[in-house]
Amino acid sequence: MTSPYAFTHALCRAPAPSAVKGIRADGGPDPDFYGLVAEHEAYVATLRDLGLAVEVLEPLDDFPDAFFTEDVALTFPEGAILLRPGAPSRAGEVDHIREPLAARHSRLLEMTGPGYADGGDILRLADRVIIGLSARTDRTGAEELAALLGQLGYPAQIAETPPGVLHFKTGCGLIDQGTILAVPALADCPEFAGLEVVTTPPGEEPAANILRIGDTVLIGDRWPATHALLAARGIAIRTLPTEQIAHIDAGLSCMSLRW
Ligand code: CIR
Repeated sequence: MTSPYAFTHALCRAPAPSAVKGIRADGGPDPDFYGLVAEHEAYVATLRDLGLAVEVLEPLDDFPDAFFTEDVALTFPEGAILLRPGAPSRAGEVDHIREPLAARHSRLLEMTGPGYADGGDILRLADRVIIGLSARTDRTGAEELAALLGQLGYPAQIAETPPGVLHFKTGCGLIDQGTILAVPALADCPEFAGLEVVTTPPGEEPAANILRIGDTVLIGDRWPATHALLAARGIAIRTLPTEQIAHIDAGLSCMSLRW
């Protein structure tokens, strides 16, 4: 078993002014650009404080959602995989991450299609990787991705993302190697069999997109009941502002590629 959160590196991208026009499912108001920048900067600073070597790529104004680098690739110590994001406006982001990843990974695999997969749908566990089917990740894409993961030595399973949840990891994240924090709709996910599933307290479903880095769990700062729940389990947490990125359906895992 290898640790799914013993990261040493992260690759981020600064938000461009166009980020305020990022995709959102509910058609809600734009986020504040300076608020997005502040949230991104706090996130990068926290990853650095936790010991990661973080590189921040230039903003891409032609791609409002490009600072969610998690969705365009998967990164592992053994290599990286370029994905095929399922939202048409995000497809071109892949061409802008190819060279940065080729420079940092000796092995670079790439999905060729015709299917799609977003990194937000991929949950790495200690012994396998779960690929969630969603509005962004289809079965054809998930099957191609599972084969590529196999080439890097990672077994993969395909799961269902509940309706109304953007990405699989919008609804869950790792507390530790044997424990998942999940929204109630994912509590009975068959692929979580054998793991302990802790559900988000009522009204705190957006807290589920936690990000464990080493011994610390990053979590949004607006979820006190979930903070208490993790603290009671002896988990070290760092709280981060996510109010502006939440306007465009994002959470903490979205803003980096990690390996
Ligand atoms: C999108 O809809 O693609 C962006 N506005 C949000 C992406 C969030 N990414 C993630 O959950 N991994």
